[in-house]
Amino acid sequence: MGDSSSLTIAVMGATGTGKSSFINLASGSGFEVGTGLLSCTAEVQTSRPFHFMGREITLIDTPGFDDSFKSDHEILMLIGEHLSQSYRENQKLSGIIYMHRISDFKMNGISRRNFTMFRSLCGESTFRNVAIVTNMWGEVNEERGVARLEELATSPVLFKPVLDKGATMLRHYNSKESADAILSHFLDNHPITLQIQDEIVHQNKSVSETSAGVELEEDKQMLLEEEKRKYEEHLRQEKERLERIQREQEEQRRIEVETARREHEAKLERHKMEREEEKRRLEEQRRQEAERTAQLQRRMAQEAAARFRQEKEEERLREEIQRQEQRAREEHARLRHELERARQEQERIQNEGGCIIC
Ligand SMILES: Nc1nc2c(ncn2[C@@H]2O[C@H](COP(=O)(O)OP(=O)(O)O)[C@@H](O)[C@H]2O)c(=O)[nH]1
Ligand SMILES: [Mg+2]
Repeated sequence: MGDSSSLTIAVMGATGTGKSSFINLASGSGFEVGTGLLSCTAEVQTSRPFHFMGREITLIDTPGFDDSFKSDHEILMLIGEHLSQSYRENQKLSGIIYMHRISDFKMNGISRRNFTMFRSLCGESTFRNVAIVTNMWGEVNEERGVARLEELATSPVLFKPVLDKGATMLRHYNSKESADAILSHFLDNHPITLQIQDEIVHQNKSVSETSAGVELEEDKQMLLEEEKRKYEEHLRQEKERLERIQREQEEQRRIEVETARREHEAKLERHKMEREEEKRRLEEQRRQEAERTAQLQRRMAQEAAARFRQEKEEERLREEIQRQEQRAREEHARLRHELERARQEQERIQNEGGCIIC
């Protein structure tokens, strides 16, 4: 290994970006390709050397810094140890491929971390041997893909700093021809030493002490701080939410109490009005009753007066009758007396022999 006809190219990038698929296409290897949401076995694997345009090429497949089963530190240990070992065996890299899915509509935290780690592993001086390979073009509308590519290439927080230092952008269309076109790009490169290889092999640093290790630690700290910040933000929002709920509940309670108070007052007012109405009604009833009693008393007085007058009249009539009876009796007695006298006269006349009718 390490002779001028042989070429070693490392393929890096986040999990699921198509590293193993690319290597399988380019080298005819049979590395396991992801089929689900979880990543495959996270190992650094080397393709069998294959011949391409008169050169012998070896491709190194690396796991991403977002593995389902291994920590980022374990991944860095794997990559660092493999690269430093191959460097010791004089296997320098002629190319480094960084795979990126053009179908990703956003460069999320995972993509950013992978790219940051990639930069720290390589070191600025190797960027001329770097190719950023975009794939999965079939998954995105061409116009949108081109716009994304432009943004990736020109944004200072994305690929621009690496491109500015000599890296290239290539497209992969998931075909053998496309993979070959990418490989051919590296044929004239001079082998380089990655920063992590220099740090481990020449500077005797442990993997953790390398720029990538420090980056990872800082990243971890940043992640922790970010997590802490997010947690505190979450707590703050939760506190705000609870306070808001409490305020709303208090307001609700206040409204309920106020409504109940108003209803109670309205009820009291209603009762008061009903009582006053009842009082008015009773007073009216009493007044009418008194009026009726007065009328009755007046009528009774009138009737008593009438009765008195009638009794008086009756008494007068009775006395009148008695007087008339008395007069009638006297008249009767007088008439009887006169009749008696007349009879006696007649008898005397008869007795005397006379005739009164001659
Ligand atoms: N459409 C499309 N799918 C791809 C391409 N490359 C890989 N894949 C799919 O992406 C998934 C992850 O691929 P894999 O090679 O395991 O990614 P790795 O984790 O980076 O090694 C698999 O389902 C592949 O079939 C590509 O260029 N186009
Ligand atoms: Mg893979």
